[in-house]
Amino acid sequence: MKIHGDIVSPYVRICLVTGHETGIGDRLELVATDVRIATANEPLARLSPIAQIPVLVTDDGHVLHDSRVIVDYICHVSDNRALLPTEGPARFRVLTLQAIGQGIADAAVSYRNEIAQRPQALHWQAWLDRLQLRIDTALDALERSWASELGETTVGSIAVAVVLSYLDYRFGHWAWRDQRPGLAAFHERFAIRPSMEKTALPKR
Ligand SMILES: N[C@@H](CCC(=O)N[C@@H](CS)C(=O)NCC(=O)O)C(=O)O
Repeated sequence: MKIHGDIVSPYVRICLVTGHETGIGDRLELVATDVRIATANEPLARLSPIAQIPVLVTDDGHVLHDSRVIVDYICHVSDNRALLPTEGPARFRVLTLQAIGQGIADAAVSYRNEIAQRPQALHWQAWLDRLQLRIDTALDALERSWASELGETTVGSIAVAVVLSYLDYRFGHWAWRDQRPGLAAFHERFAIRPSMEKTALPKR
C-alpha cells in the first residue's frame, strides 16, 4: 500500500502510527508528497479530488482519503478490533476522542498555515486567537474528562498523542503541559511506544 504524505502532517502520522499498532506498518510505503495551501499539487489532485494528504492507494488500487477513512481501513484490513471497537458506547466514545484529537489538529494546522504560508500583511489575529482558544479548550477537556480513555491504546488516544507531538514540533513555546499534568503524563507514556518511535518527526 502506498500512503502519499509528509510525516510532519499529524493526519499522515496518525495513519502510520495506526499501521504500526496493528502490525501492518511495514506494508505502508510513504510516498513523499509536499502540499501548500495556495498551490495545487497536480499529481495528488489526480489521485484525490480534495488533494490533501494523506491519500492511501491500496494493494488493489483503490484510493482512500481522508485520514479517518484510512485509519478505519487499516483496522479493517489488519482485522484489528481493539483500536476501534466495533459497537456500543465504547465505539462512539473512542470516535469522539479521535474527533477531539483531529479537531485540535485542524486548528493547529490552520494556525501554522496562517503564520507560515499566508503573507504577513494578511494575517488575521482575531482568527489566530480563536484557533488558539479552541486548542486550549480542547486540551483542558482532555485533561479533565478523558483520563480513562487515554489509558487505552485506540484510534482516539493515537490521534491525541500525535497531535500533542505536533504541538511540540511546531509550537514548542506554547507550553501546553502547564496545568495539564495528566495529559503530559499520557504523552510521555505514549511517545515511547514503538509505533511513535518508528514514525519519529525529523530533527529540526
Ligand atoms: N480532514 C483531512 C485533513 C488533511 C489535511 O488538512 N492535510 C493538510 C496537510 S497537514 C493538507 O493536505 N493541506 C494542503 C491543502 O489543504 O491544500 C484528513 O483528516 O486527512
